[in-house]
Amino acid sequence: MKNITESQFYGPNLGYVLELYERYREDPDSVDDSARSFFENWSPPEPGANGRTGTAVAPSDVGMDVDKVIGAAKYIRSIRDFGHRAAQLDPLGSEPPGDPTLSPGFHDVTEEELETLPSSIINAPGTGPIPRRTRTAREAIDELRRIYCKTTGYDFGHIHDSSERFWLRDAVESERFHKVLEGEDAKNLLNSLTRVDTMEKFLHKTFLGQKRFSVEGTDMVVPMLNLLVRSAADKGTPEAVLGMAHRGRLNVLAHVLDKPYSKIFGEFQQPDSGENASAADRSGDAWVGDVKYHLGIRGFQLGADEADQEILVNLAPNPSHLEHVNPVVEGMARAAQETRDEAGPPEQDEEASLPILIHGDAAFPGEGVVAETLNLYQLPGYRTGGTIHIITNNQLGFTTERDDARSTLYASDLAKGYEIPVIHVNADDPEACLAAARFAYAYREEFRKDFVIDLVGYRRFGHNEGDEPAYTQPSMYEVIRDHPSVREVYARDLEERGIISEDEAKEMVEEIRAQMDEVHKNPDEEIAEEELATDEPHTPLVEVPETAVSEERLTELNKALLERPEGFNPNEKLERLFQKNRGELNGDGGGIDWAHAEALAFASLLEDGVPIRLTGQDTERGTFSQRHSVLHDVETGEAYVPLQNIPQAKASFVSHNSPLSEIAVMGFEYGYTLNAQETLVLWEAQYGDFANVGQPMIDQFIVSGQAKWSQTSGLVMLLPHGYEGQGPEHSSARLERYLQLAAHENVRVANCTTAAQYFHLLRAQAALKDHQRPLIIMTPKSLLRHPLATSKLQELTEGKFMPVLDDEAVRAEGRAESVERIILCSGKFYTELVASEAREEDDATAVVRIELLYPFPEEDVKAVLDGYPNLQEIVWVQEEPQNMGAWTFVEPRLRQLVDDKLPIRYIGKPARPSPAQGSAAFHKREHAAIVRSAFKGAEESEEATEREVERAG
Ligand SMILES: Cc1ncc(C[n+]2csc(CCOP(=O)(O)OP(=O)(O)O)c2C)c(N)n1
Repeated sequence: MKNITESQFYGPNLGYVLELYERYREDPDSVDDSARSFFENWSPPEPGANGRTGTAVAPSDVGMDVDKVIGAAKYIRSIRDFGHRAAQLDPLGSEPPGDPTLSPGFHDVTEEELETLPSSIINAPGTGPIPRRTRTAREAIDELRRIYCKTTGYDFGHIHDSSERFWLRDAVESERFHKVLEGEDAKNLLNSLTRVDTMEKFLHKTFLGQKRFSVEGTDMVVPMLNLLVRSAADKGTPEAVLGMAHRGRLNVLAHVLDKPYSKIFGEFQQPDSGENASAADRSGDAWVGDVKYHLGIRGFQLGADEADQEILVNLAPNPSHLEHVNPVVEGMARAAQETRDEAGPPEQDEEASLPILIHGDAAFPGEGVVAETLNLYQLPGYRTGGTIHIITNNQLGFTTERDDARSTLYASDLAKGYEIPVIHVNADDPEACLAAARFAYAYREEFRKDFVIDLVGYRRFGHNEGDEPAYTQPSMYEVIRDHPSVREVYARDLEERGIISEDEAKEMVEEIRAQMDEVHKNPDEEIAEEELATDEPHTPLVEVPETAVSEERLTELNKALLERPEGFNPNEKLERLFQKNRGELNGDGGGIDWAHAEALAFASLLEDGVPIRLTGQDTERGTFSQRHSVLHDVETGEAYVPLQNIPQAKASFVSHNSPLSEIAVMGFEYGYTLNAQETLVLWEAQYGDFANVGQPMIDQFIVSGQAKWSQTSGLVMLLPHGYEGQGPEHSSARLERYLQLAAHENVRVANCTTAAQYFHLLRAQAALKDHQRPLIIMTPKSLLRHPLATSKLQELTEGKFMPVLDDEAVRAEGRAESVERIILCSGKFYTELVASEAREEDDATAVVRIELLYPFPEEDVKAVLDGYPNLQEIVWVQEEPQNMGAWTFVEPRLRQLVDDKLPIRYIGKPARPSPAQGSAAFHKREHAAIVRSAFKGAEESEEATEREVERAG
């Protein structure tokens, strides 16, 4: 906008300036800098001055009644901001809510008075499309009303950025996205709607009573998606990533992703088997597949204008959990936008993918994951250059009506807090719907921000086709019963406009129906037999890959990690610690600690060409101030990331602090892994407990995505875990939950105890990229710096990850023959056991650690046990209560392993509803009691342990 000066306070500009002033008074930030500084020293014209304005305006030149100009300006502003409240958005014809400010009387002006004002009062001086085509304010306002209050509602009043506001206004008032379709273009749209409608009707008739979650009522979503995808293709965008729920999915599969009808019909004929059923047959009950309306698919589309431009359309599979696919799609889209094959941070090209999310009108305001995902859209670690959201708003959530479903007027209102523009559009106005899609695409191109289209339609049937909606919405369904489909509405419109005859429109339907009949009667055998390639279960990480790194390499990498750029002013204390603890790999400094081993694992992987992405709350520094992957110059605050600057790196490294979210960021990283299979992606919980805020992401995607959808992910979850007297939270990462979810080698679950083990585990995860599985690691807190958890350089330069660690002391002293009891344990409690006095007094007990819990390393455990010829019993000791931790998981496996030839006992806390107690003193006494009971010499029975533990309390 041009700068405001006094010289602009002349006749035609006055309305505009006064409007700006009104805005300034309501919210000084809503006008730009020049206007703000002008208004700070300006007083408005006196009301009733009839042409006389305040000191800054030359009164004689204005020549208009200031009251009327102010009234007109306010009226204009009301139409622009609240016109959507009078728009006819509901195809079923319900009255729009309206708004009192949308009448001239409210602003004290009459139509006649508007007739006397020039049309130029509605815009900035010399700008705006409407003044160019109108003469009086009244004509201009009629135009505004036609545009803002018809079948499209422009909901932009919440956008504060002035450049965006002006762009949006100009785009609306110029109507540059609104094309009145003629000839072939109009027929093509009708054809598209005919396909959508005919397919639903065909499925309805042919597969009576089967669920398909028909799109009928919001049919336009299909042509809108095609328009968006083709626009992206025209721009040379190689991939569009789509996320949507069940509603309309079959139609999108057929008509956006070109899934052949024969395949869709074939699945209806075998209702109990999804696409993966054949894989399930091959591997017993392992690969369970999913229902047809959840499956993902990838297909290609051509551009609209550039017919040789191809785009991959990637529809993510989704669970029934509405909206939870959203962050996954964002992660997939981000991964597709980044190149990672060079050192430094990844390079992002926001044109390289287009994310599109389809939402439900009940789910969008209702499910928290929507807000968490929207919050990602401007964050450097998560932005995807703008997602286009379409709410397929059928005005019902199952049987629940709007008033019970949300506290806002519109289903889309959540988006307003994120400054995302919203268009509401009547789904029965096909050309307006396409205009909304063009608008959204152009906005994304211009501002690289999200955009929401609220596609207001209805639902022809019940929630699914077997439901009777008239039980709960009798009057609504009475209207729907007689309401023509959008195909019929548009066909009639084209008939009236003389573009198509009634017979032609009928023929179109007949032709498509005949085509579907033909495919149904003679299915394409080849397609019917085609199977998805699935990665069948195997035994990953039991055959552990070689992961040692030579001393020479590690020394060089370590040196590079400690280099700082010229002129960088590090925090002195931190730098001293770094140099002291990490300076010498082989020094007397006490060994390599956890975070140091992690940095070395990362550096060596980067040298191997493996890109790394590490995110989580405060992950750059690390919850326990252990990592410091990003250093800050104490004078400039500027960041320096050593892993982005080591000269050996052949791939990108990035670490981002995440927003305070679990489910969305976990989903995002899972999605990222799907489209960046070569990358080691790690998500870290602040404390492991908090991961359960993202439980649906774990249940529905991370552990089951492969079984349901053949979707492989190598996501690493770092979950701080360990009982250190901090109370019910901050103690347990709920190890038991991951073990309960483990089956058919769907995940790897580790609870390792040394820095070297962690080093090898991370490297192994990258090495196993052909057999990707999510890796869940219980990571330490106090063990981060515990002498028993640090490792010698040699442990990194030799050997590999050990699923089971034998008792080193017993082995070194050659005392295996005297061992009668083995304590099996996993994780941090090991250090408490071996550091205890009880251990020193007990020569007959060895302490063995299981470092990989899943897949359970049966052979390794057996080999260790076999090394103790005089073994009398096994005890399992853990710090988690009996109903938690690994006990219930390992017990049956151990019993099977020893074939009931040895007694197996549990020693530890009894079952409890809460993972840990609040008193640190109680915690200490209780742990001491468990340790005493674990070694020989203590009274040996479960009751005795219980008594000990109780006495501790
Ligand atoms: C997280 C979650 N909670 C509950 C459900 C059960 N459910 C399935 S569909 C539905 C209503 C969805 O309404 P809306 O978002 O308007 O989408 P529509 O089905 O009307 O297209 C509900 C509650 C679910 N699938 N997911």
